[in-house]
Amino acid sequence: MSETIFGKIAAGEIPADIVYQDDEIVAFRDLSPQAPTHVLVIPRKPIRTLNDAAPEDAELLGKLFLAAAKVAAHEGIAEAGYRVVVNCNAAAGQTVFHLHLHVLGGRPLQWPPG
Ligand code: DGP
Repeated sequence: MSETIFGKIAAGEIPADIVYQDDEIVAFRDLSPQAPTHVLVIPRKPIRTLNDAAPEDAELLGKLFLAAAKVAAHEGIAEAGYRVVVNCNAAAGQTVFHLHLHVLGGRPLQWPPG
């Protein structure tokens, strides 16, 4: 469970600014925020990338999105609007190989992204 930095955060082995957690999910502020609100939502289960999610993870994936919406509401960005991003593998810029949703908001966000 602790093979990446996010696994260690989920296990409580290293600190993070946690904004939400339950028995399956942890959400914490990104160390290098790209927007006024930048929260990472991760499963406690160590899935490396979205490509590695299996059919039995379908309910967990749904819960991750529901947690992202909960975080956005709690952060006060739900009505104005926010973005949920999953970077998958190198070309998308994934650097931590523990599946995570980026929840970004608090400023206008460009579309399409770079
Ligand atoms: P990605 O590029 O999609 O793999 O995003 C990884 C994000 O994780 C990146 O925005 C920076 C963030 N990050 C990396 N190491 C740490 C850490 O130790 N703590 C926290 N809170 N965020 C981290």
